[in-house]
Order: sequence, then C-alpha cells, then structure tokens
Amino acid sequence: NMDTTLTNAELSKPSKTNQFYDDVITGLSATPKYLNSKYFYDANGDKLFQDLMNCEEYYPTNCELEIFAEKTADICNAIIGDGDAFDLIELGAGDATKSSYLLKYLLEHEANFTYLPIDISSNVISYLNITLPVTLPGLQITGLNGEYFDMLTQAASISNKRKVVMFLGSNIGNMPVNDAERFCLEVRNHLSAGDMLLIGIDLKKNPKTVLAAYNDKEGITKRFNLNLLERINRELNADFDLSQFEHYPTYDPETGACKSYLISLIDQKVNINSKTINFLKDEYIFMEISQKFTVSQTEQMAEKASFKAVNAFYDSKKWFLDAIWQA
Ligand code: AVI
Repeated sequence: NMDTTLTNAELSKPSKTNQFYDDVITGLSATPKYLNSKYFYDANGDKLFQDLMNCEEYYPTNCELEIFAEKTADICNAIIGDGDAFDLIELGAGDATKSSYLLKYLLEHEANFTYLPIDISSNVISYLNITLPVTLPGLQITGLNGEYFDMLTQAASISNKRKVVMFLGSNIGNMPVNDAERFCLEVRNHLSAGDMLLIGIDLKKNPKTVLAAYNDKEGITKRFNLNLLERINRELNADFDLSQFEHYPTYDPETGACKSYLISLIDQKVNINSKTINFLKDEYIFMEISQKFTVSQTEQMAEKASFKAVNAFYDSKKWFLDAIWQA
C-alpha cells in the first residue's frame, strides 16, 4: 500500500544538493580534511555496501543475522513485554532483512504492533511499503521517509503507543563516540519512560579480524570510499582523479576506532564547482569511523543517555551485541 508513505518532500525542502555541497566544502577546507561517511550511500554506494555485506571478511552483518535468527523468541518476548500495543520503529531500515525475523515472529504470535521503518531514501520506504505486506501478510506498516529525528517526532504525533526503536547494524559506530552518546540521548528524548531502544553494536575483538573487515581482498571497501569522490564529481561538478588517491584503512585496538582515509598520492588541485581545493602529496582525507566497543563501554553509553541496559543478545563468537535499553 503505497499511500502509507509520509513524505516530507513538500514541507521545507532544503536543497539536498546544497547541503551536500556545503558539507563537502566545509570538510575539504578544514585541517585535517574530512568527508562525512553518511554521503557514501548513493545508488552506487548502496550497491557496494550490499557487496560488502556479502564479502567474506565483513563479519558484522552475519553476526547480527545470527543473533536475529537464533534469538528471535527471546528478543521478541523482551520487546512484547506485557503485551500492550506498540510501535516498532526502525531507524535506517534498508531492506529490513534482519528485522524481518522479528516481524515474522511477532505476526505469528499475534503481537499487536505497527512497523514504522524510517529511512532517508524514499526508494527504500516505497519498496518496504509495497513488498513487506506481501511477504509478511497482516503486517501493519507505515513507512516514514525523512531524517531520523524529524520522523521520530512524526511517529509520536501519529500514535501515542509504546515505542520500540531499532537501530541495527552498528550504525552507531559510524559516529565519533561523543556524537554517538549525544545521538542516543536525543533518541531517549524522543521517547517516554518504558519505551525501548534495540541497538546493534560491534564489539572489540582480535584487531586482525576488525582490520580485515575494512580492508577486504576484493577491494570493495576501497571502492566504497572512492565512490564518494566519484559522487562528488558527478553531483557537484568536480574533477577528482580517483587514481591519485589511495585507500588507507586503520584499526587501533586501544581506542576501538576503526578509521579509513584516502591519501593524496601527489600534490594536486581539485575543482569542485567554482571552488579549488589543494592537496599536498601524502595529505589525507578522513572518510569514516567504525567504532568498536567493549560491553562495559556500551553500558556506560546507555547510562549517559539515560537508558537502562536491560537485555543483551550475542552471536556465538561474542563479536556483536544487540542490546535492549529501556527509557
Ligand atoms: C554501515 N556501517 C555500520 C558500516 C560499518 O561497518 O561501519 C559501513 C562500512 N564501512 C566500511 N565497511 C562497511
């Protein structure tokens, strides 16, 4: 049912291209240079991330899938609680592969809930609105297309039911730790006492395992990073020469920060629309952080955001955690 999509496109529509342009210019004018990895996900980036999730070294997806497949009943029972009606909200739903395990179980057990996937991509939302009611008959779904917090506000305005928010895939790791804490607090501020956050978090493990996941042999991660330069070329009228940038992935087992950089191989100038950006040989662009946590760090993060960590579900290797935090 396509009509359940609530699009905010008609509301204040700040030109996305301009926001993208402003962010790119700000980042590349800074010292040191950086780009925001949220811009990795254009159509090509989505495809590359799909490939990454299927590649041998990228373990987080398989770990979280294992948790959702093996611990379905436990997770669902924790979510269902006393059995009152609730809204199951997913931030960045993608193709909903993981959440489908839960949706299927909840439907089979006649839980009284509505699924509200939130995604910045209108394609994702219309796809879910159309396909999920077919694969999961009886599912009540209201796709919300827009920014996470705008859509959480919207979700609260259309229903006052208990809320269970899912933020999976260790997306929380793509923010610097301070931002991640602030993000969790902001989620908390959009919720009421008793509401829940089901959050997927990648844990610290053998450094070689982590680094390999972000330095795959096929070079998908490298293309995933370079794709952002290609996107800037295409969408912002720029002239990056991709062959003059090298992908440099790192992992620091001490801090748990897995970071990727693109290194300029030569002194070079890049034009972005009317702006010129100078690169020195060996100068880097900081592209992405994928933070890894200890379990106790995740508990501290819950506490700082005024949540109570009430449940923890692990894969068999204990590489990944899906935690339930209660508001
Ligand atoms: C989406 N996000 C959780 C992925 C990650 O693991 O940080 C993005 C990614 N970057 C490189 N590989 C995958």
